[in-house]
Amino acid sequence: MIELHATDALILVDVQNDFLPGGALAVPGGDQVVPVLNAYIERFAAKALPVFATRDWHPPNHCSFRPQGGPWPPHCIAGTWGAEFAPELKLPEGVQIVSKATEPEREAYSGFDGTDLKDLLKQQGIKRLFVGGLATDYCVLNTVKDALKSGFAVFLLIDAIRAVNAHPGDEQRALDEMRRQGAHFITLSDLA
Ligand code: VGL
Ligand code: ZN
Repeated sequence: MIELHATDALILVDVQNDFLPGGALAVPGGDQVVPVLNAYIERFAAKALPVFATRDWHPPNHCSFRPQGGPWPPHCIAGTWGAEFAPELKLPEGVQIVSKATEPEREAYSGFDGTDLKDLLKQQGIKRLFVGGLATDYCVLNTVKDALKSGFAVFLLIDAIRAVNAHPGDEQRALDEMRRQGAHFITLSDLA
């Protein structure tokens, strides 16, 4: 069992309409992470622990979009419905929102890339990150890798992540890499 401490934070990665069924870059089963993340949110809120929500927040001409030569359909354009957090996600009062990939010429899969996330976490004395959301093989993977590089302990919420799997095996490779780099895999039932 894992007991939550004052130095723990929950990181919700890109739980946005465009990554859910019906969205522009729907992740298979992406909607299924929402109720599970809500349960994690309740556990953190009950102890008044910080919750961060990252969001893909692209300009309309972002380099990752196919019309610009990128690999993805246009998605999560800042200020549009697709970029909004899933309406069923019960973000707690005081949630700290981190917008990323906001520059036209720069891709940023990690919530740490080009943001002040690391500074915010350090300022708040956070040592352990509990990470879930979308997508396992892109933004979750890169956020977890950067978190570990920055010296945080990482607990990956394996019941609250889903993969794009653009290439078969991407999900498994991402999980293997996160484990190899030192992430701990947990589910809701591991929380005391
Ligand atoms: C993501 C593809 C493109 C993600 C963002 O949030 O995992 N994937 N942009
Ligand atoms: Zn994106």
